[in-house]
Amino acid sequence: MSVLRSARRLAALSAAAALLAAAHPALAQSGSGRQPAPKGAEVYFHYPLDGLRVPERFTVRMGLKEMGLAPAGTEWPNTGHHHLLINTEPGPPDQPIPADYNNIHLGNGQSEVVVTLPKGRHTLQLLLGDHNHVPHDPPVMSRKITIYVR
Ligand SMILES: [Cu+2]
Repeated sequence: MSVLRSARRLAALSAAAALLAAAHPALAQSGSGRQPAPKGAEVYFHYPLDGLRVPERFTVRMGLKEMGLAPAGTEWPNTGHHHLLINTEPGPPDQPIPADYNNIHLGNGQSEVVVTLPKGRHTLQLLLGDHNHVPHDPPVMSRKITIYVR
C-alpha cells in the first residue's frame, strides 16, 4: 500500500472513530485518559514459546482473550491492536507505543507477523494498544519470553 493510500485510510478511520465517539459518549476514555481493559483480558504467544529455538525468519502468532482486535484509529470498546516488542522494555503506560525496529505495530488488526532476526538470543513481548497506540488501563501485556535464533 502506498504511503498516500495509508494516510488516506488512516484519515478515514480517524474520522469514523470521531463520529463513533460523538454518537456514543460511553466510548469516551476512562478517568485515567486511557481505555479500560476488561477483567480477564490477556494477550499471549501461540508461537514461539519461551526458550524455543527458531530459524532466522519465522512467524509470531498471537492470542487475545476477553478483547477483540481492531485496526489502529478505530475507537471501539474492549478492542486494540497488537504490538510486538523485540529486545526492548515497555515504555510508560500512558504514552503511545513508539514505532521503530523494536516496537512492531500490527496496525491493521493482524494476529501474526513474520519477523527476521539475526542469530542469537532475543526477547519478545506482546503489548496491546488502543486506537491511539496507548496501552489500556491496566496494560494488557504478555510476559517477556526469550528465544534463540539459530
Ligand atoms: Cu500501534
